[in-house]
Amino acid sequence: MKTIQLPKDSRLCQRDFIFGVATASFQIEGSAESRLPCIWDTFCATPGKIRDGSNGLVACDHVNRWQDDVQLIQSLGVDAYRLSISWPRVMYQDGSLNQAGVDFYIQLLDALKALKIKTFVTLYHWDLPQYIEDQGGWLNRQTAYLFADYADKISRAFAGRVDSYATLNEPFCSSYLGYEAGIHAPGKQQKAWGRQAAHHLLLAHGLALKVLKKNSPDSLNGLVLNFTPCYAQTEDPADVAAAQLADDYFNQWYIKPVLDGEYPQSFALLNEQDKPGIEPGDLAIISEPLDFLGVNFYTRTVYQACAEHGFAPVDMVDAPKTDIGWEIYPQAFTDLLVSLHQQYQLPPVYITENGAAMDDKLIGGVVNDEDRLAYYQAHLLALDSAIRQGVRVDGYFAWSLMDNFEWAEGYLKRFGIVYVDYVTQQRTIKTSGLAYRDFIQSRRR
Ligand code: IFM
Repeated sequence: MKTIQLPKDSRLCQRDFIFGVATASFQIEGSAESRLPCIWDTFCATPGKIRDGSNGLVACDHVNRWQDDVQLIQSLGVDAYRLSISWPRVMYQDGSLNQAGVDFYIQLLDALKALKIKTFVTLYHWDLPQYIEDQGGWLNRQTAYLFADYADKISRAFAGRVDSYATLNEPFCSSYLGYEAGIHAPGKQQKAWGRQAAHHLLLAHGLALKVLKKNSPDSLNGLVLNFTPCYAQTEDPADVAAAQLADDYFNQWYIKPVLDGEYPQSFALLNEQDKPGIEPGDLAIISEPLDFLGVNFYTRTVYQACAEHGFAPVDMVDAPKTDIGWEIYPQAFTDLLVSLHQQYQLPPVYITENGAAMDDKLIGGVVNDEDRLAYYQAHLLALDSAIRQGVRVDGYFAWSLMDNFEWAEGYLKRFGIVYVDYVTQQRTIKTSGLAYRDFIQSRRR
């Protein structure tokens, strides 16, 4: 199979449905010398944290190759490009803007606009300036206010150039992986820290969203959350309860305060010392209405009851998996969207990330990634099914435009629909990328 095929009457085949590709600053930019250090520079420099010992100093060298990359994006025929702004590239420690960094993004945004490619900008995709981490990072309430100030200054500098702003990408990862599990930067490991960081991130989101709505009222302003739906291993009520608890902890924790103005009920189950400090009025700030919700989906997790932790993940040994070990289970994509729709008053949804790491090989100038193509085919059908069940979804972004720095996995895992040779920096559109391009183009006939 070399093509993506959807029923002709699918919403995804309509021309006003937005198809795009996504990246993030630290994962592709490189040129670390022209910005301040961030927590991921420090984490990468700590032995044992990144699987291949690599870092983001060069990455895909995008800061130097951005013009070629814009041409590459154009050649895919996409409607939109989702990128993130590196906070340490555009701001100095004294809170003033770094004009050279700002100008880098302005020329990029202008080039995209000239090609009629919509710009979906995320303000925080995990690269916290190190000086802020040195003052406590997301454990310090003040960081939320620094973020709102950054959102204010950068949205004024970008005036009129951005079609959509997302405040944060995946606050679950920044808080849980970074401050509770310790497997992402800054590598801190304590339950109370994870909960506190999550609250401050959500507060930062709410404060910044209000600013964005004021400074950029014509943009779609919202938030990007990742969801890993939780399934019970059996119908045993203990397993069902375990999956529900896990869902609260990993998924609902981030959406419910934003859409309903309250944490999930299982908040009450936290030990007193793990409960985050919450000030009066915080939840009203956090639940500032969204113009859109970005949903990132990759996989599901299956849980069983566990006396010690309440829930324990089950390794689905025989299930099909991607190269990063994540189960391929497209039905969870449909289930997720339908259940969010049933549970919440959703704003319009954009799928801001979906994709797969595969063990790609560049042979004779070709990357025949039919496994990734099959993943996209199955997930677009799953999305179509959710839309037919009443979920309003207005766009879809493939993660990622190109192979890049995959966080704790370094450069070992490739998520791109474009292959990157990290020695020559040559880009090669994979079979999945060609199929994505052809599908997008087929809608225009
Ligand atoms: O590469 C990441 C991205 O930065 C955030 N969402 C998940 C992707 C794959 O792990």
